[in-house]
Amino acid sequence: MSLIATRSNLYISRFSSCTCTGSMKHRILITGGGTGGISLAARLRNMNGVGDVAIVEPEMHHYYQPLFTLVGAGEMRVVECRKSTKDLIPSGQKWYKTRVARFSCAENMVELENGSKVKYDILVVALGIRNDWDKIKGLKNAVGHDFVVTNYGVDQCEKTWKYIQMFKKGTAIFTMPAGVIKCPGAPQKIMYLAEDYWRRKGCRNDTKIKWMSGIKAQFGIRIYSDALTRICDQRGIERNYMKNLVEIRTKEKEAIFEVLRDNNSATPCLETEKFDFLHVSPSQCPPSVLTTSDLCQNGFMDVNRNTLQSKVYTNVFGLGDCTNVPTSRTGAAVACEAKAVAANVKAFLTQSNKSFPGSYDGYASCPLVCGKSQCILAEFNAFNGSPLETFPFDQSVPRTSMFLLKRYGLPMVYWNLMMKGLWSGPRPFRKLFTPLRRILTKS
Ligand code: FAD
Ligand code: UQ1
Repeated sequence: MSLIATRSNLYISRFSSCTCTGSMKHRILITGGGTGGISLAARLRNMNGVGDVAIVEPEMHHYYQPLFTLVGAGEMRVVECRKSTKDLIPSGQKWYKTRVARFSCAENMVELENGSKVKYDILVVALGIRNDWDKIKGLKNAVGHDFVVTNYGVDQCEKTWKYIQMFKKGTAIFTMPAGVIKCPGAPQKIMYLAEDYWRRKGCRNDTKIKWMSGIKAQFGIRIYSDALTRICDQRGIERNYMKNLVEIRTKEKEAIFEVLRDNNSATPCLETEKFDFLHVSPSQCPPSVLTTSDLCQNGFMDVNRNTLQSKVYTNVFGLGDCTNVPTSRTGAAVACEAKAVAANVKAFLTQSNKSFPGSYDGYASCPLVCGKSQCILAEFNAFNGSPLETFPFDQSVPRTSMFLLKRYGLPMVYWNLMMKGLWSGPRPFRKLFTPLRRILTKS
């Protein structure tokens, strides 16, 4: 992992004095002020000697997206998940309230939607992933109306709750797409919460619930997948795999699925399912400004999975959901990635020909809410698929304590630590609990 440039045409003014914000040149330019962008900006503010930092982010509000699941289940309102972006941008850092319109990395420059050009010494790309509404025929017009809902969207998740309450009987379908999505547990969390609600309201007996998934198992990590499979079977949820939603026919109340082969290619076979309630998890992809740039490979930003350095430009790093790091797209992963990127950006600016100190190890976590106040806290190494649990008990068992952590603890960690550059994941707690875990698992 060397700092030596792989592109000879690249000259970085590493030791130039820090530029002022008015000159539209910055030592470090962060594109995207979401989970990754803000947590990195805050870390850089906390470090000495990295120089000036600017952020490009168009949205006035920042949302803690993991709570959208609970908004969809009526536990809270969406406004309770948000803060003003201006309150999160670290003091002294320039905020460009617009979008990146073009990456011109060969010239160390990005063009903004307002026409201005901003130069940088180091660029960090943290643009996230967005819903690809057009991938499923009919979805764009259907979503948010007539019992077709999704938790994937600030302006959508409250409608999920509206229709969960209105639904009284019939077939309820919950889908999971074949490709990459944010928090791959979220599509089924809302299913368990809806099932729980309908049972408590007395309409469960008149309801058939179908899980229609584009992947092979209930979850990507074996122990959690087995636990969730048991939950589905206990609650009478029909499980279907390798079925990928491709079309919604609103008038006919039909959802069309392609049947996938083991290698994920589609068979010519299409299946039609009638529905009365449909929760869709749309396919997702990085914004087109990134996918059409030379930073991408197969639709995602091409980076080294440990250092997060671009494979194309040495002074560019990727962070969060938009990269091709083979991890689970979660805020939990982003917390660890941000620590690695901050260390490597600093090393890039201050050292020459030294190896990068920061390395992302594949940690990811997904609190799998599986009932009104029950949660399995999945924690794992996404690079090798093994569990990597923090607490000294079996986390594949649903627990109220883990639900309380999800509902109250993690939002506090997010706003008060992660957004201030002070949270790099639960590793210190895992280490602390290790002796206890050994004792408890022996007995
Ligand atoms: P984001 O936080 O999405 O930020 C990307 C930013 O880029 C946005 O602010 C956007 O406005 C900006 N942007 C986009 N285009 C441009 C442009 N052209 N120019 C400039 N800026 C641009 N994670 C967990 O850890 N646990 C969970 O339980 C969990 N549950 C989830 C449930 C749901 C329903 C959802 C939607 C997500 C969930 N997540 C969860 C995932 C988590 O929120 C994301 O993984 C995390 O926010 C990714 O951070 P990011 O910085 O990569 O992207
Ligand atoms: C986490 O670190 C994190 O970031 C703040 C999340 O929110 C985005 C999470 O959902 C989870 C589960 C973690 C992991 C933290 C602990 C305490 C296990």
